[in-house]
Amino acid sequence: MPTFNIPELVQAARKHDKRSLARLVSVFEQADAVAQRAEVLAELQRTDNGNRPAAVIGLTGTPGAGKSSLVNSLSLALMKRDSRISIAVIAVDPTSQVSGGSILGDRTRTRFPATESRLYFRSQPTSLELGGITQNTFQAVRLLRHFFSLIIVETVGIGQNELTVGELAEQTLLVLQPLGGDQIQFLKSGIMELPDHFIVNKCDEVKAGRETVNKLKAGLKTANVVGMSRVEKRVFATSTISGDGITDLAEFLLLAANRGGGDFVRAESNLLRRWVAEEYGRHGLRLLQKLGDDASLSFEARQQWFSEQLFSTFQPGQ
Ligand SMILES: Nc1nc2c(ncn2[C@@H]2O[C@H](COP(=O)(O)OP(=O)(O)OP(=O)(O)O)[C@@H](O)[C@H]2O)c(=O)[nH]1
Ligand SMILES: [Mg+2]
Repeated sequence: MPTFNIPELVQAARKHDKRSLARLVSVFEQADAVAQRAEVLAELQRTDNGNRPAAVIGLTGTPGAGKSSLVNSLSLALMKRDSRISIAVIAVDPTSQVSGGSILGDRTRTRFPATESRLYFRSQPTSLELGGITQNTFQAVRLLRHFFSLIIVETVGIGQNELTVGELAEQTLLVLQPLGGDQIQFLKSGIMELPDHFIVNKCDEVKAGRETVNKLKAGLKTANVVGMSRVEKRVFATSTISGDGITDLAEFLLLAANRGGGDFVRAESNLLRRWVAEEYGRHGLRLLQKLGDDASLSFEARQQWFSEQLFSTFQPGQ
């Protein structure tokens, strides 16, 4: 990795300079750039302007449900509504590796004016075994939360495994499209518990849309569930074509952005657990549980600490 002037990059990134942001994100996406990450984090702390970190919202759902179209409509609505808002979108895109194309291309329908500095877009290839998000998604959020007021993470998924985006997001919204009669049954099969709120998109298909919304609301009432953020679940009905429901949802996101994000302690613990599972499997996870996890350390320090602990358990004579 070439050497950068990190204070300069951080300063430019605070002004949403896209090249500087991209360089910093790559420092966070590169597993071995440990020292540079530490330097960036220290610089962020040194130049902290007292702003709350970004609220992180997970937008997840089946392929083609309209997540990218929603990101597009919502970002435009939010920027119109609030001149101070700034938004980073991380799209975890399962097909970007295959197509090799830019996520800003035609396929995704996410189109922003290139000169809009309040908006930053990053696409990441997925790793399917981790259910949508990757360690890089955590790392990118860990950085970008210092520069924006709202982060939207778009991931594909619907099952329990795929809702891992909840591990780093303050709130997770599940995007559905109007369902047919028997498909509605599957709503009962456990997915209602995980997301904080639901979006039924494509409600320009009026009848099917209304039916899905009603069934979903009825199901939530019966199950009496609350989301990961422990608040009552809402059901938003939207259409990116007619624009219906976009203002409501944008308003909801604006409230979240104004509240801001919390600290990143829980997300970093989740990241550590993922890393341990990936590197050392079940044995590693058991050891981690036994040893505990010191939340006051940085993720990298915890990684190193864990590797040392693991190594010492393999010492001969023990
Ligand atoms: N009728 C209707 N079609 C929509 C709506 N929103 C999106 N679409 C269409 O649905 C298709 C998929 O939209 P995307 O926004 O790419 O969906 P996505 O969920 O991001 O898809 P992946 O990223 O591939 O999982 C496109 O053809 C859109 O034009 C809507 O509100 N109504
Ligand atoms: Mg998409």
